[in-house]
Amino acid sequence: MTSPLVERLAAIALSDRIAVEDDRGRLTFAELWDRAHRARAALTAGAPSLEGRSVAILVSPGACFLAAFLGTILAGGVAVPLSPLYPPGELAWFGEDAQAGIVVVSDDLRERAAQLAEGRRVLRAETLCDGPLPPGDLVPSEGDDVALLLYTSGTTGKPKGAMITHANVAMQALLLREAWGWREDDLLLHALPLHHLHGLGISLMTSVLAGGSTRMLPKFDARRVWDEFSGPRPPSAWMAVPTMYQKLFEAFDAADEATRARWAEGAKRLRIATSGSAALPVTLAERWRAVTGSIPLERFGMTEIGVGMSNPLDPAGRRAGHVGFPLRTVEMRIVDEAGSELEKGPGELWVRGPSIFQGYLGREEATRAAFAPGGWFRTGDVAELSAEGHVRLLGRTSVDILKSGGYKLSALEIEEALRENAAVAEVAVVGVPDETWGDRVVAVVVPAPGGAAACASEPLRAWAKERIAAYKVPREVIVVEALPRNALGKVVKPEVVRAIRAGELR
Ligand code: MCA
Ligand code: AMP
Repeated sequence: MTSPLVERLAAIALSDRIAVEDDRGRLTFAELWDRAHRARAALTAGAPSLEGRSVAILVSPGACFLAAFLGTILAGGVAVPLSPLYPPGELAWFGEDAQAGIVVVSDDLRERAAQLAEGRRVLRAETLCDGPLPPGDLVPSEGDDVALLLYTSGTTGKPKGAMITHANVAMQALLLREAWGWREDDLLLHALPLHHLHGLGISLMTSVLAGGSTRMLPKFDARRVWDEFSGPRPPSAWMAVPTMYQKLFEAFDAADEATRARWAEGAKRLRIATSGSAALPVTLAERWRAVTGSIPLERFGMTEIGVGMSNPLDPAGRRAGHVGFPLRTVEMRIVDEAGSELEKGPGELWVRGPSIFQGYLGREEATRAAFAPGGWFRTGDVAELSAEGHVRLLGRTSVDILKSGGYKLSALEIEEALRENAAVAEVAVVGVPDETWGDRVVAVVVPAPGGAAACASEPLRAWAKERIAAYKVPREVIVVEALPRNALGKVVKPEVVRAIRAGELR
């Protein structure tokens, strides 16, 4: 099967509508297509295709990122978007794990990429599209070729690279175009990180592949977002994680009355505002209703599956605290611990269908474990059905998976990183329920002899920030003499969380 992703891109390529705009300028679809081909030429450097080789993309949000991403796809490569928030050592680890031979980097991130660049061909994002068009025709890609490698944290230490195919990207975008009625005259305001599926697949590619326009902000900034809603060329669509809604309301509450009225008028004009990546608290949904007239459209997704369930586009059918119904091609079941189907749950949510990923790069064991017989993907989420068939999520099957501000974090990965500090004898990382972050990441540490000072919050956080992305660094560190353990010596994390919430540990 030829790639439905490339076919779809080619079908919209001649349009002179605006495809993408950022703080530097705008590109039409025709200009974007032209740039993506020039990027393809630079990436392949005279070869017909990249033949499935990985390209690490460390580029700040904007049109340059999109051209590099599409150029990689057209070149037959695998795009590996990396976060500007990763410290140098972590970037190098991702480059190694993804076996990326090429790095595209924007000037502002060059220094950070020094370690990642070692031994790799480095291309400057700003000039990637300045060269000639490629001499040869496009080498066709297949639907099951991998287009994208996205790293996601699991219950094992290091993140795993989820292989997402051309067909997956195209299908996920098509399903959302249908479900959310995406149109060519939509303008999406985009402020999500691009190294995860929410920002890249669910938002950016849904908008691009629908032939709509996307305005990419350099980063999320609550005041700027409100100003954009109420600006001279207002967006029709907005997608966010719950923490962004929380931060939007913090800015709203801090603004004067006239500003609030202007912002609210702008937000009311949005055709669609979605929330996902973590549970949207009902109070936040209701605050959005008070300002705009309807609750955000909440949907459930995962790196490995794209969006699985969505509330309906019609606000009257949305239900706060629920994630809606499976999309057209998504099959779901709720199962008990033995894998037997339950009528309503609660139980683990399993899904299957054409938007589900191909597996984890180089981790056959983890891939096998992720699927149950029959091709069912085990989400690790606990769900139940309401009487009307609305899916409701109740939490995760593992205490070691946390969601902070929409980022999935592995407690074990953070613990491993902290244990490399000689001052740390034992550590347990837990997620404590938090209004802003969903899970607030807290490290409870037993210092090694003489290590107490280095285990205090500030020095330990500063040490960790040099090694792991800032959003993985525990927001709080609590020093204790011993961790609560069960008879088998395993740390009892629910007890740690309870004690923190009860104020018994500080
Ligand atoms: C920033 N900080 C965080 C987080 N983000 N700490 C914990 N968790 C976070 N998520 C820290 C910074 O390191 C800094 O710490 C301080 O908070 C303020 O940083 P700032 O840059 O001002 O924060 P922000 O820009 O307001 O960031 C909040 C954010 C961001 C915009 C909500 O976290 C974000 O973009 N989250 C989106 C994550 C996402 O896209 N997930 C999708 C996964 P310090 O003060 O110590 O320096 S894909 C997925 O889940 C599936 C597919 C799905 O369904 O969508
Ligand atoms: P990630 O691995 O970063 O793609 O995160 C996927 C996880 O985010 C899912 O397995 C859920 O735990 C969580 N998630 C996504 N959307 C929602 C939602 N609307 N409500 C609750 N949890 C969600």
